[in-house]
Amino acid sequence: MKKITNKLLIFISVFFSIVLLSGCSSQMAKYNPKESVGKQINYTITGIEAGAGEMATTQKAMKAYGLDKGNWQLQTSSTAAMLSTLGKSIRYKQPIVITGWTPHWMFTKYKLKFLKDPKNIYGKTEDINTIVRKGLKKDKPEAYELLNRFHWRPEQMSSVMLKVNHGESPRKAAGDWIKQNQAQVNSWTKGIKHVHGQKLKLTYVAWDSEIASTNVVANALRSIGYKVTIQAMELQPMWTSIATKAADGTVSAWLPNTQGLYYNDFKGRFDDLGENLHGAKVGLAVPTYMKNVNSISDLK
Ligand code: PBE
Repeated sequence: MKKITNKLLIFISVFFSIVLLSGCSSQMAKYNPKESVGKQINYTITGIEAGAGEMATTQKAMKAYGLDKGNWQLQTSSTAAMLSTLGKSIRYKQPIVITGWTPHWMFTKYKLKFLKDPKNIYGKTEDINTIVRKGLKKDKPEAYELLNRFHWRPEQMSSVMLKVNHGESPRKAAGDWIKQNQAQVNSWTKGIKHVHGQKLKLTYVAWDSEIASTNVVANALRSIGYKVTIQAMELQPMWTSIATKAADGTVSAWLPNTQGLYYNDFKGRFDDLGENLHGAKVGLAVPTYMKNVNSISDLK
């Protein structure tokens, strides 16, 4: 008897979940070019982690374009949640505005467009810089030199990211990329003395772009004898780890706009080795089927 009641209960709850869930998804309508976009998405921008540089820039943009005075809000969540919501919206051709960036596979997998930013709040292009702790040059000149030379292009970063997105381990994807780009990697390591198992710690945030770059540079450092650990954390602790010398360096600093706040806060407490990648971009983005939304000003 008890068994039967249990089964019945499970059946009833599954049945109602299905009814409720399908009810929800049919409630969210397709993008309607004739109606105000704000109304259609409940005046909500789908954001990412609270501490991300892009979230701060987006708050600034909302002020600059007067969206804060309307009822617009920036929803904090996580990159994974944002990407999953984006995927669902695109499947049903529903409207959505996200905090987007490239290099990232979201722009390869989906047809997205950045909204024009006539007030130039997000900046035209971003660089990703290498930042190291004070004193690294003196203590570990070999690591400093390699980190200083590390440089690659957006499409190279994308190729590693794509492999990881397809399920390869980051360390293997980075190793394979190095094998296929040996000449470039040699130019980072050439003439640097081998160190025999010295320890080195890099910090990063677990965004796909940073997973790719950190693993590539860590493998290159291993090839000259470093025992490298890489540690993922949130953005604020990442900058703090360099400033307090708890970590040796990071290759994850999106500048001058995106993480400009952190850069200024910690100024004088790190060495900036300049860009390791040029031509990144950050901004609000929408699926291309949102025909009448082309500029941030169109959200008003
Ligand atoms: N991002 C991706 C990061 C840097 C890499 C744009 C989300 C940010 O700080 O906002």
